[in-house]
Amino acid sequence: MYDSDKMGFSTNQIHAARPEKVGPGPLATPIYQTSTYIFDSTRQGAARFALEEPGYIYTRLHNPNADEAAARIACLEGGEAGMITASGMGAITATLWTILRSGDHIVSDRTLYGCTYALFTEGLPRFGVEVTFVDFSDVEAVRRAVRPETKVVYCETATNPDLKVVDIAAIAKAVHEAKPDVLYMVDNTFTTPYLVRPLKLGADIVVHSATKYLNGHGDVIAGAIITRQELIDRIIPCGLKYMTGCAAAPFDSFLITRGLKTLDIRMDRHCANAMKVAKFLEGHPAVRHVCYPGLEHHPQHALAARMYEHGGFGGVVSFELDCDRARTAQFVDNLQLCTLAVSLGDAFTLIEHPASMTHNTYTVEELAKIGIGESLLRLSVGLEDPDDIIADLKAGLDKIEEEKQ
Ligand code: LCS
Repeated sequence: MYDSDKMGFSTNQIHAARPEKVGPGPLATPIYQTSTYIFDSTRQGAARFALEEPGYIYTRLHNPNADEAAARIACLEGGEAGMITASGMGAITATLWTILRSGDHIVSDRTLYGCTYALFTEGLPRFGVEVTFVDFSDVEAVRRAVRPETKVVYCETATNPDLKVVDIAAIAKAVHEAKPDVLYMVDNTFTTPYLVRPLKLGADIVVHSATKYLNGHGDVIAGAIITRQELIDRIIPCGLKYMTGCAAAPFDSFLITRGLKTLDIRMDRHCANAMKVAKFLEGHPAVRHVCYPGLEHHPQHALAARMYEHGGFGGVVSFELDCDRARTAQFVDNLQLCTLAVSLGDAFTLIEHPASMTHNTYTVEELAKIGIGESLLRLSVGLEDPDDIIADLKAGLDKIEEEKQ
């Protein structure tokens, strides 16, 4: 009997929650490319719908590939149970549509992925849910924002796009003291369970865009939710089954299970490459500012060094150029190896312009308030040779400096 508690992270990312072996058979779990499942009898079908008997019913609810990926991610996060969704936004909405009702309140960090921000400013208020935005680097301000009607406290472990690191243990303690039944929900996309495990630090729910590092190869859109069994047992029949219908496809779930096997190796390389790139950018005169928790001047460097596991600081580096928006765009357009595309956590190094792309759901004033300028670029450092990534960036940055002479 496999005991994941006795095994290390690397072993678990390959072995945890494998379906039971039935004699000789395929090593990789086959893709169950089916929408529905045959019942032996009407009695069995009714019993499964009534949740009196375990077993598959319909792929919108459960599928062997989705269940395997979910259970493995749950193990890596140190959570009781998990589920896979059709996207990261699906994970967030399926969770919130299950927990919230009109009149409820959320306390959220001010800096979020642009579509999460749109959900909180445009989507949820239409249904009577109010969101208060606070800077989560101020733990006391978060505590003060909690009200009797607060149901959820929400943040990203390291914020998209500027890598502010949130002290998850301190926030968990403060908000649970303020209101014990508040659900502290953390988007762990940027750090993955290899670097940070929010549930171990006191969070109640972890969500992911599995599109990113968990899958790791830029060919899937998916999400994940990891939390207590009791909550998953509410999210599947509500948030997933009829509120969003955002079930993950069997093939996508299979690809996530495949990607997870190399999560630690990829993350080590992403982190090492990102550190080299961040140090290079920090020393270049055409760069005004570098956001990377691994750098000593980063405001939460000491916190990250304490909170992050396995000695890395993540694979995303954001940096502000010392030039205007038009010249920033020209710099990006002239890059040869770094690819202009949104998303992150890919083998390819990807670069994007948050103000006009991932964060265009913020107004110009809101962007200024969270410090996202017109010359800020977000780089998801890939798995290429770091010297090649640096050479590509250097060519463009040197040109900006030459023009200033
Ligand atoms: N949470 C975070 C922190 C994200 O960065 C994203 C997507 C999501 C949730 C939503 O996940 P999805 O539905 O796309 O799987 N972030 C993107 C980004 O920064 N560029 O493109 C997508």
